[in-house]
Amino acid sequence: MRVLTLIFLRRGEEVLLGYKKRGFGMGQWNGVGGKVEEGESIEDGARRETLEEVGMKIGALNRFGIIQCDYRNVEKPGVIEIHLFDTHDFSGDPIETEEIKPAWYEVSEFPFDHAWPDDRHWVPWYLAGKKFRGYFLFDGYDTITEHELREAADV
Ligand code: 8OG
Repeated sequence: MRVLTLIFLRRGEEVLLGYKKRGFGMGQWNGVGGKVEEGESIEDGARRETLEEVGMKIGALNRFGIIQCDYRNVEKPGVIEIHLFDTHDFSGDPIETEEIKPAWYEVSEFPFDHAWPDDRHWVPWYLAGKKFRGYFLFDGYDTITEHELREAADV
């Protein structure tokens, strides 16, 4: 299964989101992250993507969830597994890159209308301090037809 990372950099009640200027998820806000490469640990993949996408070096990472997104009726159907992390351990400011325009959002103003549709389901669990596993069945990239979310201590 393809493994990806998604990282929320936190500054108090703010979260760093990136507006995706190109590629998969274009036109939406999301945490930073991307595909884990062969021979790379998941955490190292998270660190590399954060540096590539917004120019920031991060320290300790906290994994709070694992979700599987099962895309049907798309050009390349299949399941991806996304490991969800947050961190308060970084310094400096994000920079804009070719792929991402970064911005700090108040968590209470998370832009669900311009984000992946699964975020509405699990971001509130994250903000409530829960650890969880989830499964989302997509019809196209915009519609979720089934989902499951359960608390999981072992993520
Ligand atoms: O390398 P690339 O930019 O294509 O990685 C995609 C990023 O988008 C990666 O951080 C994982 C994230 N992502 C998906 N699908 C979904 C999804 O359905 N929901 C959310 N919230 N993030 C997703 O690839």
